[in-house]
Amino acid sequence: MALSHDEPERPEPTAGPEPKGEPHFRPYHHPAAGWGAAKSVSQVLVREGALVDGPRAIMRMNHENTGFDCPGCAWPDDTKGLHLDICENGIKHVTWEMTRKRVGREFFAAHSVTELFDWSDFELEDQGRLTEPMVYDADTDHYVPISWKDAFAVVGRALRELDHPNQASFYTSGRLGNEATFLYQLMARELGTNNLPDCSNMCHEASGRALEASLGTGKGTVDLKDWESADALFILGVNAASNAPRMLTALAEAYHRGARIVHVNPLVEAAATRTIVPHDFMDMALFKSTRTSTLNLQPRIGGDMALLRGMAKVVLEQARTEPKALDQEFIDRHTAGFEDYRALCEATSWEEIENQSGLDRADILKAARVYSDADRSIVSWCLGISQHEHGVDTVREIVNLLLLRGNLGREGAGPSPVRGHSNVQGNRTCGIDHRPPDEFLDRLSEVCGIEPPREHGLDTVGTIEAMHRGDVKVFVGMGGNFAHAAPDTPYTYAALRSCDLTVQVSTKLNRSHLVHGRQALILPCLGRTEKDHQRGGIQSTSVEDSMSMVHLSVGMKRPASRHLLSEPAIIAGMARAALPDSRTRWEWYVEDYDRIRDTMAQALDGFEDFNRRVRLPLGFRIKQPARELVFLTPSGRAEFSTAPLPDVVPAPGTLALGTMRSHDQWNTTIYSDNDRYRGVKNLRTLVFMNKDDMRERGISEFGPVNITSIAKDGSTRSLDGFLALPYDIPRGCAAGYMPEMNVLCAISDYSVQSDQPLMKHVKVTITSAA
Ligand SMILES: Nc1nc2c(c(=O)[nH]1)N[C@H]1C(S)=C(S)[C@@H](COP(=O)(O)OP(=O)(O)OC[C@H]3O[C@@H](n4cnc5c(=O)[nH]c(N)nc54)[C@H](O)[C@@H]3O)O[C@H]1N2
Ligand SMILES: Nc1nc2c(c(=O)[nH]1)N[C@H]1C(S)=C(S)[C@@H](COP(=O)(O)OP(=O)(O)OC[C@H]3O[C@@H](n4cnc5c(=O)[nH]c(N)nc54)[C@H](O)[C@@H]3O)O[C@H]1N2
Ligand SMILES: [Mo]
Repeated sequence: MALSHDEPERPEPTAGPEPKGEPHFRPYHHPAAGWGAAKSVSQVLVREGALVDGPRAIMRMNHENTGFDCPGCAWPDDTKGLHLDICENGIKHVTWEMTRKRVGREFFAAHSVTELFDWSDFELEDQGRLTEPMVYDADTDHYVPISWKDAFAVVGRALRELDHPNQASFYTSGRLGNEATFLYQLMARELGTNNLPDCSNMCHEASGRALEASLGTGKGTVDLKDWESADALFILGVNAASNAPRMLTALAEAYHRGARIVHVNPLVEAAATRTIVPHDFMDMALFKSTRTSTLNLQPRIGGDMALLRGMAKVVLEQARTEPKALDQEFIDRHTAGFEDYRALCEATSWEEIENQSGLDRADILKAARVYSDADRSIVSWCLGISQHEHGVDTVREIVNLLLLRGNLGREGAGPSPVRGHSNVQGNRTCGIDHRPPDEFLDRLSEVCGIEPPREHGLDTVGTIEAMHRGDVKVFVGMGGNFAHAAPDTPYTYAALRSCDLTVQVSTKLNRSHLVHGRQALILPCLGRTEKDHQRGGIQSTSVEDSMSMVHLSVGMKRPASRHLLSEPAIIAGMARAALPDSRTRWEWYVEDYDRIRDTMAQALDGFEDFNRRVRLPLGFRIKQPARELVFLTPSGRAEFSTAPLPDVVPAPGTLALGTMRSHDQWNTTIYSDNDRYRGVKNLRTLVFMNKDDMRERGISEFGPVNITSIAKDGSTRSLDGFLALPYDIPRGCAAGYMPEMNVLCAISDYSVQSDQPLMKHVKVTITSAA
């Protein structure tokens, strides 16, 4: 294949993906990381032909302002200058971006869209990096090259021809840097729409809304230093060893210094047993595993809120004889609604708590004891908490529990959501919000001289519905893979296909390029590892991690192709074409990102003196008022919530199914069909079930099953050809992988509290298909 980029053609690496063998399952509790990790990394390095560049780049990852930020998860960088603050999955992620494989015009000439549609997600991304802009040619059913100028003209014309700017929707995946994010939302709002759906709508929307309601700011209050001084850590609904591996370092350190760690998860995941801290896995001399758990609790799916209520009930009961169990002074000075919450806990029976949590009172007591014995507690959580109907109530219950003992606004204590994509938190801070607050818009208007629309826009689910109705005609995907990340796959496909124009700004080929509108563009962009040359020299971008630290990321590698543009440049190109009379100096911004940062410093709260502070050794932390015990709530205090416990017990014959990630995938990007820590090889179309639920249904290990979901509106969706595996999971619960299982997630099944699709709680029946 001839390549349209500026590097000399190199032979393709000889080692391909591991040959796919027979499905294999051997559940074992293995220390996270270690030799398996080293093997898994080296396979990816060889496959992507990155044996030389890979290791060199890895040495520059997560280095103070001189390297690039790992484009993987949002776990914060080590504060003490750890030299290899990296992990197996971060390396895989970077290597995936740095592959030597390329998708050029010859590739698209050789394969029609209809043909490519039959390829697997792995095969699509495995073709390598996209190299030049492409436009869909309906006559031949092929993508053909288009110049950047013409591509922008296509976007500009389609946007200008709309009857109303709300007929366009602008999606963001959480990779986009802060500077590009600011320009992107500015473009949408200058056009006149708040239709800014993002991956957060499927991820941590519930966490943001709950923290906003309870504490007045939608973010966690703790940082890594707090993790280092907590006496107790509660880790709920996170598969840290796969999805936030650098958390293992914090957990191992905590365990060493005598902190107690409670894991709450229907599945006992790898991080909940023993671990080898991530940066040690390269150095096998240090091969030594550390315990990372005091207590493992396995609630039923959705049972966390009842567990938390039970723990609060224990603390309140204990306070009758030991007043110190409560921090009454904190409660009196800083909170509102305590008496109502106490009454609610008293009125909630143990029977209900045990039934709804799926846990014994004795186990809940153990967890509560760990909590009340600790002077400083942190509660951390991820999707196992947020992707539920009652995600907001559950996160608020986490805060309720923390407030009882004043675990807020002091060292070593507080709520700590673990975000997903590396800059998903920064996206929201910098304006990706379909429900922007008025104060934000007022300031944007004043600083940027635009009249932003005031009515709320569409989120992810809302956008899909609007496309179906014909109300949204132009879809722009700034990164991500909307077609496969969103729920209800066939419904989402039909929505995208009904658009007049779909535009995907991407680094690699994925399903969203093949499920497209009448007109379609693929606009390839620089990745985070690559040098971003603009008129003002090499540019850096900034990102915000899970703990509100903002720091710079500088690419170091030659771009995959000389035809790639940076994301800010692509946004500016689209904006200029769509807004010919714009007074915003789009090109001027792109010449030097310091100029974007200067505007952001004026427009965004917490970004004062941005250009200077972001260049400090570890960047800077965005002020979190709740951390200073300043609560921007109606009462000016931290607010207890008093939601009733939801009924999460599956109806007879049904199971609660959670969709999740394997160890070898990044959301919709699949690295292999293995899931090492769960003991699975060569299989993704599986469902983990309790062995008694399998026996009751006459299903054997590797037995074929039919999975049917039942939506709130009664409609059903089915998957065939999946195989069942017996797993240590509570009865009535089942689990399997996204995105294959998104077919089962009905578009109508989203939380009324957060508008998030119920990806961790799908009501299903599973029957033997043998
Ligand atoms: N390598 C890698 N890293 C990633 C990602 C990736 O795909 N690959 N994705 C990134 C993104 S965008 C995100 S949002 C995060 C996601 O990180 P996670 O939240 O760890 O993602 P999931 O794999 O969906 O796993 C959720 C966990 O919740 C548990 N769970 C399911 N239901 C419940 C429940 O009702 N209660 C409790 N307590 N637990 C439950 C599951 O058993 C599983 O361990 O990771 C980020 N990091
Ligand atoms: N059933 C179910 N569905 C889920 C979830 C679940 O737990 N269960 N989780 C949800 C969650 S938490 C999330 S965050 C979403 C994820 O949703 P998305 O963020 O939309 O999906 P990703 O798979 O992360 O996107 C991968 C694509 O991003 C592009 N890409 C990679 N790097 C860059 C870059 O630097 N710039 C640009 N422009 N593009 C790039 C590549 O082309 C790649 O194919 O999925 C959601 N969907
Ligand atoms: Mo996410």
